[in-house]
Amino acid sequence: KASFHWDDPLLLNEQLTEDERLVRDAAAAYCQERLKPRVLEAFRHEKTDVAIFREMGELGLLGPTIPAQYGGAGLNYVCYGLVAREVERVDSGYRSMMSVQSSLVMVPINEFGNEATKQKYLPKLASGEWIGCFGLTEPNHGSDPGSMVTRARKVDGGYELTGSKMWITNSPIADVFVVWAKDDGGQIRGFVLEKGAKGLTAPAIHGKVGLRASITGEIVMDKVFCPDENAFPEVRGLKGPFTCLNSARYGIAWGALGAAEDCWYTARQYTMDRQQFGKPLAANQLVQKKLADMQTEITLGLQGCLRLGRMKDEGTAAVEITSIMKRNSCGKSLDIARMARDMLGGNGISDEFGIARHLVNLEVVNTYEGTHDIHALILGRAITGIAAF
Ligand code: TGC
Ligand code: FAD
Repeated sequence: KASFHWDDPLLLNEQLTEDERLVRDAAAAYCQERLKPRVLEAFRHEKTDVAIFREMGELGLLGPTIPAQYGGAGLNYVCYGLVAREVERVDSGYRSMMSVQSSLVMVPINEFGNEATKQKYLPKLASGEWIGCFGLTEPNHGSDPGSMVTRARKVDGGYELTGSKMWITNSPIADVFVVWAKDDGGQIRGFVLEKGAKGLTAPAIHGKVGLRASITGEIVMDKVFCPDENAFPEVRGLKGPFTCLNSARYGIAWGALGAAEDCWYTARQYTMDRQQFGKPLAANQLVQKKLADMQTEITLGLQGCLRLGRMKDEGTAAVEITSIMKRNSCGKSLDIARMARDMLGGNGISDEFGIARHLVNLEVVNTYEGTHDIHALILGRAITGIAAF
């Protein structure tokens, strides 16, 4: 009789190659040994430790899919997903730091930058020596980035950028800013700016209740000069930023389930250890049903993520599949975190158990990179042919 593995019912582990397992295990060891001991303080005090970028860089976790010639690890998308899952098992904020650098800064430079731009920025971003951020959202244009008002006016030898971006991960500590703006013809283009450029500031946004280990800020641009060579030469329109989002949203799909797994394992252990009415909480049918519901959603979700990763690696993944997986993982993980929070009773409220932290983090993850409902509308358009945005 085949044996049942409660923590891996569909034997995902066996569907990975030896190399993929090695990458996952190296990431897991770093996350558990080096990140986990720091997260409580970081979250409590809104502290983003820039040393983490260098540590991740040393391990090859920044830009894992970027070719080795530019300092990346040249890994496949399945490996990228497995890394995101391990990082977010500790904290969504740490995964945010990693995925913005990898998918939203290194991917566009690699896909759209000229050779000199790639050589100048990618190796230092891969090592974590430089930190990057990605500016698409504006104060008045979030779900609808096509209506952005940031402008790039053509001037001698380059462009002058004016406008502001809001809710930008890493911006207050960033050295490299990938910013999207409309040119004189009204077309969206991508620009690479550097810290210290005249007219460029990135004030921090404080008081976030979630994702507190990851710093967030604005990008304010007052006639910031961007030389011609730092404007992406070919790509025009939303295809530019959305290409980066396809990669980042895919990483989030894996990552959110990593956070859910941490909530599930914690709730399982807690309810087996804690006694009420003379027996473990886990001896109650209601509790076991909740654990089974968590297991089912995590198992199905991870299998879907692996399938999407394989399709991305084969080049057969339509972008809508990423909407299915990002939306499903975030929504289900949020439900799981809420359920686990309840199962820990009063202790679920304490930050020392980690569940409430995952819960408030996942509220953010469910919102950024396309909200839960915006992904439903992307899918609704694909199903009906009618855009209902
Ligand atoms: P739409 O007409 O759908 O498309 C305009 C052009 O873009 C192309 N396109 C894509 N290309 C590549 N990949 C995709 N996924 C694409 N989706 C669309 C499309 O083919 C078209 O090209 P062309 O050549 O015909 O012009 O544009 P729309 O304005 O109707 O879009 C609506 C909608 C809702 C789909 C879109 O705007 C959307 O996805 N909104 C959500 C915004 C969002 O996700 N923002 C994320 C900001 S970054 C962030 O949150 C980082 S958090 C990071 C962290 O800390 O981890
Ligand atoms: P809105 O677009 O105003 O949406 C508000 C609500 O209305 C949502 O529930 C939404 O689903 C709903 N809604 C909107 N339009 C419709 C519609 N047509 N039909 C039905 N419902 C609709 N952005 C970046 O560019 N770079 C970053 O690095 C980045 N990092 C972030 C980090 C954090 C901590 C946060 C909170 C956000 C970050 N974002 C970033 C921004 C994020 O992508 C946006 O918050 C998100 O896209 C939603 O935009 P909004 O906040 O303007 O909400």
